[in-house]
Parts: sequence; C-alpha cells; structure tokens
Amino acid sequence: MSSRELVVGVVGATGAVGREMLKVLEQRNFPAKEVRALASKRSAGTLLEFKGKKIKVEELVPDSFKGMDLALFSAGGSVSKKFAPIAAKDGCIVVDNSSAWRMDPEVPLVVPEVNPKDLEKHKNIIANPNCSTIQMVVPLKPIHDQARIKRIVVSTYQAVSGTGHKAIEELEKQVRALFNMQDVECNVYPYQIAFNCLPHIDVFLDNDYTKEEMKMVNETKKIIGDNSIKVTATTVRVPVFYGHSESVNIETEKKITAKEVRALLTQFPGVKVLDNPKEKIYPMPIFAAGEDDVFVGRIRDDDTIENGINMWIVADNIRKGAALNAVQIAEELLKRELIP
Ligand code: NAP
Ligand code: 3JN
Repeated sequence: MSSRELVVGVVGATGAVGREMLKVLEQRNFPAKEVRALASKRSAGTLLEFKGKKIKVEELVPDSFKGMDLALFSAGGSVSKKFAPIAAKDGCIVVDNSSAWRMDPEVPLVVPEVNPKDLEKHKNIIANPNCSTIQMVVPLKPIHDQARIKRIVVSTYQAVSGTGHKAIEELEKQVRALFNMQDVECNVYPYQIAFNCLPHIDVFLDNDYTKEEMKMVNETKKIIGDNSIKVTATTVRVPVFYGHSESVNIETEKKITAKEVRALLTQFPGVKVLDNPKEKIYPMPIFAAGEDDVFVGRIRDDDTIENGINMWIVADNIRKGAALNAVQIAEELLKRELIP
C-alpha cells in the first residue's frame, strides 16, 4: 500500500453502516491522518469513538469536503445524489454505499475480489454494491471464470440490520413485547418481523419484483461484466439481527462438479468453505456475524439440469456487505495509486 496518509470522512457516521465503517477503518489500521464523522443536523455534536479518542459529529454541508481526500458515504440515496458530485468536484474521492450511482455507466461498481480493475476508470465516485449482491458475486466469480455461469436463481434471507438501526430496535422491541403478552408495534416494516418472514425488501416495481430483487439482477451483471447472465431473485426479510443468507442455484455452460466448486472456493480470497454436512458443518448467520469472510456451504450437484450447482452463502451484511467492502475499495485505490 502507498505510504500516504489521508483525511477521511465518514458520511452517515452515526448509522448502522457508518459506525461499522469507523470500526473497520480502525481495525484495519487504514492510513488516515484524520477521520471526520458527518451526519445530519440532528446528530451534530454527538461524540463517537475512533482509536480510543472521541470525535465530534459534524453536520454535512456542501463545504464539508474541502481538504478531504476520501469520503465513505452511507447516508442514503438522496444524500449521495446531492453530495457525491460536490465532493468529487472538490477532489475528494467518494466510495458510495447507496444505490444512487451504482448503475451509472461512468461509475465503477466494485467488489475488490471480483473486479478491482474497474477502479482504474473512476472519476472520483465509486459505488459499493448492495449487500446481497456482494456476498453472492464473491464465490460466483471463480466458478464463472472456470465454467461460465449462464443462469442464477437466488432466494435471500436478510437480517434486519440491512434496514438500519431503527429496524434492529424494532425486532428487539417486538420480541420483548411478544414475550410479555403485549401487542407489537410496526413502524419500520409493514408487518410484524419478530417470528415472521416478509417477502418484501425495498419497494415493489411495475414488474412485481422488489427494487432489492432488481438490484441483485442488474448489479450482478455489471460487476461480473457479462450482460448475458440471467439472474432471477426473491428477497426475504427474516428475524435475524446480523448476517444475510442466500440459497443460490446456478447453471453453467461447462460442466463443473460440486467437488470442483468446493476446491475452487477453498482457494479464493474472501471465501471460507464450511461444508461437511455429516458433521453438521454449514454456514449460518450466528457464525458470520462480525466476520469478514463470505461463508459457503451445502455445495451440491443439481441433478435436475445438465450443469447445475446448489449452494448456501452467508455473510455479515454490515461488514462485507457494506462497511468492509467500502474500506477494501479504498485500500485497493491506494494500492493502485488511484488517489491523487
Ligand atoms: P441508519 O442506521 O438509519 O443511518 C443513517 C445515517 O445517515 C445516519 O448517520 C444519519 O444521520 C445519516 N443521515 C440521514 N439523513 C442525512 C442527511 N440528510 N444528511 C446527512 N446524514 C444523514 O442507516 P444505515 O443502515 O446505516 O444505512 C445508511 C445507508 O447506507 C442506506 O440508506 C443505504 O443507502 C446504505 N446501505 C447500503 C447497504 C449495502 O447493501 N451496501 C446496506 C445498508 C445500507 P443522523 O444520525 O443525523 O440521522
Ligand atoms: O435491506 C437490506 O438488507 C439492504 C439494504 C440496503 C439499502 C437500504 C436502504 C437504501 C439500500 C441499498 O444499499 O441498496 C438503499 C439504497 O437504495 O441506497
């Protein structure tokens, strides 16, 4: 990595993702000479901790990016739409966690294990994919390189932390209420999430898929760099705090066996294979929470088609799905000397 030390801003620093970004920057000893925390006026003045010191949250304003080298954004799409171009114009490189810029052809959409070279064409804004897409494309990349994936069918089981800190509180409160024989209050989700599954993440679109499902479809093609891959998704919210799970079925052009997939994935960076069903070893959110790797197991030949594989993929949605991937993008930018 370069020996440069950067002024780094975390936009949305008080949120579920922003707090994890501060943690990941600290844990990975990211070369920052200063870390600034930004959020809305509501939480300006709040104290957060970084490397044992208190940092005061500043209100995000158009002038916030003066003198800043890198900004990690996780304050929602409208903040990114408005402020990322302002930062970019001021020479500050933005790694944006929202969907605002992901499908813009001028903006690289990057998972460092999969398409780091796409960073080379950046124009100061880089997009971090959706968490469900990230954890799926990491293990699919080496399979695609070896056998060319033609079609993906995915169903997700997504943790409430993906909706932010208010959703984490909602699940906790509903569980407490139910154990105390009280009525549940639903403010974040349209229905009770405790002891339930909602086949509804983000808004419904005209084709009756949700926006989350179509993010998975479109982002996968852009990251893997192959528009011909067919992807179909069903995304479901489940009463888990941290860790998204996915059941993934793929059809490949060339034959690849479950045994070969296991061997490929064992060597791939960022992936941990947990696959010994006879010993009851398989990935679960309770193992993935707080971890960096994408866990893969239940790898099986799908005998209903000529070249098919089934697998089960689990990762910490706030870490690899958001904060860690963003910091890894920044590290890759430094390594490739792409930060002026
Ligand atoms: P959260 O817990 O609700 O936190 C939202 C953060 O945004 C807070 O820090 C909030 O600051 C800040 N914010 C809201 N409005 C703002 C404004 N007008 N100006 C400045 N800051 C503002 O949500 P989260 O889970 O951390 O998610 C935040 C965003 O990250 C999401 O909306 C999404 O775009 C992105 N995200 C991406 C992924 C992914 O899949 N890669 C996953 C989760 C989230 P206050 O304390 O001042 O309210
Ligand atoms: O629901 C999840 O598990 C992931 C949520 C991601 C999210 C939440 C609010 C807004 C996004 C995202 O990253 O796609 C957005 C957004 O559209 O920016």
